[in-house]
Amino acid sequence: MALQQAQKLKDRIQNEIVDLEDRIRGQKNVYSLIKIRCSISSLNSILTRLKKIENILKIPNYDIVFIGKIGVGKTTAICHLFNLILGKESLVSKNWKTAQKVEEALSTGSGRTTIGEVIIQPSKTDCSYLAIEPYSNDEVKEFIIETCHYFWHKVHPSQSDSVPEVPPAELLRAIRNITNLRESRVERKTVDQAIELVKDHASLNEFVEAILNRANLASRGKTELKAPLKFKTVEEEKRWLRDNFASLNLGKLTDYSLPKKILVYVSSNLLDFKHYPRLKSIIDTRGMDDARDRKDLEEYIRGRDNTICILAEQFVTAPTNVSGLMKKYLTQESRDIDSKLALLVFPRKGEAEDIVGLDGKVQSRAEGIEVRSDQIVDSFARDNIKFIPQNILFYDALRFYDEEHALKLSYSEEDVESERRNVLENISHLIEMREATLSQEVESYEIIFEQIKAGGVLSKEEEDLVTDLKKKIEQHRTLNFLSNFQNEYITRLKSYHVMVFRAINNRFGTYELRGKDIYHDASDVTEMLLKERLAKDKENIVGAIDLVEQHASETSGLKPVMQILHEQVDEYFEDLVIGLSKEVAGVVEKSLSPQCYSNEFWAYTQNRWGRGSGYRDDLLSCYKAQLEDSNNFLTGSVQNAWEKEFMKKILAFFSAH
Ligand SMILES: Nc1nc2c(ncn2[C@@H]2O[C@H](COP(=O)(O)OP(=O)(O)OP(=O)(O)O)[C@@H](O)[C@H]2O)c(=O)[nH]1
Ligand SMILES: [Mg+2]
Repeated sequence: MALQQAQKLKDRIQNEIVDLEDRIRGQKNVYSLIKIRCSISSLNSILTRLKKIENILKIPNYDIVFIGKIGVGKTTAICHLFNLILGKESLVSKNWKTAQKVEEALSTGSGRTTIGEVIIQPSKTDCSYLAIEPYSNDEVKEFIIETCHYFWHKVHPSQSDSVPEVPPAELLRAIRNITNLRESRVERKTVDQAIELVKDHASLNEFVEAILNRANLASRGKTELKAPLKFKTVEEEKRWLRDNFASLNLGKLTDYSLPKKILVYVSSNLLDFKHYPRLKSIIDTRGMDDARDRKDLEEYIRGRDNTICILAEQFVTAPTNVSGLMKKYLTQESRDIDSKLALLVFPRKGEAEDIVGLDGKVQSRAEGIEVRSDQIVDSFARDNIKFIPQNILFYDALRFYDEEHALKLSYSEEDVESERRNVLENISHLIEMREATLSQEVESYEIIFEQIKAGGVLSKEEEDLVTDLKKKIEQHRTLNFLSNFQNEYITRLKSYHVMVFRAINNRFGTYELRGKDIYHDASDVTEMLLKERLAKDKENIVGAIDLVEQHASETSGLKPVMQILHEQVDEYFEDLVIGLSKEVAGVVEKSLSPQCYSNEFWAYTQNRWGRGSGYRDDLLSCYKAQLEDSNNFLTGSVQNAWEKEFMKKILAFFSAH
């Protein structure tokens, strides 16, 4: 319906534009025609927006992407929501009754469990199976070296000038399995084979060599994992999935390398996607180490229209851990992101009941959730985050289970089912709401279109208002922008642990295994910098436009035109900032190219390791020198882009195209 409505409106607008253009043809210099010119511009803006709306409304199904800090409970929530759980008979000793213990089909734990991104999608056969997208051998090799430094330092602390960071547990665990360097208990003492092996080698290089041989990366080329026989029961299929997922996640299978992504192809016996027609896949992203943005998250949140992003956070901390991401993406200028983003809060046992409201401790769980929800909305408002308050959801996957994960006696399967259905309905409701909002937007454009069409001529006062507005906007042509990108960027690079920084340099700027990408950092730093420094000029322009809108008459059609112009300025601003940030990232990449050893810069940064103290500072000054161009580029191009991509486009609004 909305789609047809949008298409019809587009046709009508196109015809109107042709008519209006005919009316002003050959009269370019007549100033009083400014109203028609602005109307044409507004209609063109609406047309572009309608095309975008059409594209979103045509999206048949969505990827549901779970994003959140390590260990918040993403995998647990996914498994319970989509019924990827197994029941195990077990004896509960208290009342000597057998009770079903539940267990998630995908590995969960107390944080640092899921090794990489997990994508759950329909199986292409009638059986469930698994596949991995592994890291490249070079990438794994780099991490093995990083791990070797860590082991070596434990035995020879005096030999290195910096303390290696403990590698992330989920990766370290997998590398221990891949290289068969496990910890075992011998006579009540833990024996770490990695440490034993360090002691057997005379130098770090020899140790690294030995570990790489043990990993035998060349023989780990398999990517698909299927069960040898057809499953007899659904439980058997789930068990196979649980065990083999766990093995891949732990790096325990000899023919498989370290997974960057684990692809879980579920048969309709386990999860029938036909019951979820708007769902294409479920994505469990790798837990966030810190509040820093990552390239993969940017792609899901801003890069694609066909994702619903569920930012997961625990009840007590919400929204602290995800508010950094929200601040970056849910700006007041952003469009179509708020409608695809929800906050899923996990109240664990008793947390919601324990909250303090206006009259002291709340009376019930529902009241606690309401109080927390209000607090979250307030914090978004404080941070100027454009968030839809209705998009806060609450879910405690283990609410009805006891410590042993057995269903509590006072609850039934129906309680579990109704809770999960409720959340799932709310998630699919997000898609409906997104489409409903767009449909309302189409309707509002219909009204605006009619107003513009019916609008009479401008009064003398209105003409003056528009002339003044143009002048006011023109005053913002020159920015006096001096870039401090170089320093900000160096500060960002400085925040990396020295061992990670070493690996980043060895990988010419990106270290996927640890989710690091200095080129993405460059765009992130630039984006923050530009938003902060240019916001004021943009706000002044928007303020001046709003003022004209307020003073315009109800009948002339100037009001809706100003409304559209305001939207346009926001959009141009967002595009300008994002575009420039990407350009700067490109310039940084170019300044550091070619990304290979023949480049003196990389040869130096890679060889500098192990040659005396001051490694990081030395490298950072090399970066600083190399980034001179990027800094100058930004200083030079901001003014240029501001004029071309922003001012010129705004001013073009007042003249015929
Ligand atoms: N009570 C309660 N505990 C939960 C809930 N969700 C998760 N947990 C517990 O929190 C821990 C972490 O859960 P996971 O699902 O493994 O967390 P994750 O976000 O997938 O973690 P990573 O994969 O390491 O990023 C586990 O011990 C879960 O049992 C919940 O809704 N309620
Ligand atoms: Mg997980």
